[in-house]
Amino acid sequence: MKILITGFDHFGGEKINPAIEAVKKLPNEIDGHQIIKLEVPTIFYESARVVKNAIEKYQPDMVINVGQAGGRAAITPERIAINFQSGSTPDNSGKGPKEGKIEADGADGYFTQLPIKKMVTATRKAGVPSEISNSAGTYVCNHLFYELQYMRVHEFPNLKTGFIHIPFLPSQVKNGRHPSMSLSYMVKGLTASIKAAVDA
Ligand code: PCA
Repeated sequence: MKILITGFDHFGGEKINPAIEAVKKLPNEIDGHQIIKLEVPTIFYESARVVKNAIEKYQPDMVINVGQAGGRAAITPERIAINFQSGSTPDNSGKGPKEGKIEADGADGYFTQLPIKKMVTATRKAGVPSEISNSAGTYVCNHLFYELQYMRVHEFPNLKTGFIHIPFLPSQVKNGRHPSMSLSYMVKGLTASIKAAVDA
C-alpha cells in the first residue's frame, strides 16, 4: 500500500506546528507500506488543492492528515468530518473562513474509513496516550478532512481517508496551562496508529 501522510504548517501565531514536525520524522516505510510525506498550508481550500494534486501524482491507497489540536493531551484519531466551517483566527492567507457549509451539495458529515478504535488501542499499547475524538472542530483541519471525504465520494472511490489531531509540543507551552507531548512520543504514537490503520 501507498500511504500519503500530510502535516500542516504553523499558524495562529505559533512558531512551529507539531504536525509537520512529527510527519517529517516518520519512517519512509511502515510494515512494508510506503509512506509519502507532504506539508500542507493552513489555508482553507488551498490545503485541499495541494492534497488533491498529491493524490493525482502519487495515487495513494490511504491519506491521513495530521494537525495540531492545542490543549489535547493525546493522539486523537477523528471519527467524523462535518460540513461546516467557521473560525475567528485568520488562516495563513490572512483571511478567515466564510462561515457556513463547506460544500453546498455535500453530506452533513462523513465518517472516516480508518479503523479508529484499533488505532487507539495500538497507540496505547505502544505506551502513548490516545483517544477517539468526535469533533475535528470547524477550522482548517475539519475543512481538509471534509474535503477529502467529499473528493473520495466524487472522484476517488477506493481511497481511505482520515485525520489525526496531536497535542502541543513542550516548547509551545510556556505557562503550564496546557498539556503537551514530546516529539519522540508523537512519532512513536503516530507510527503505531498508522500501522494499525494499514494492517486492519
Ligand atoms: N490545526 C488547525 C489547523 C491546522 C492545524 O494544525 C485545526 O485544528 O483546525
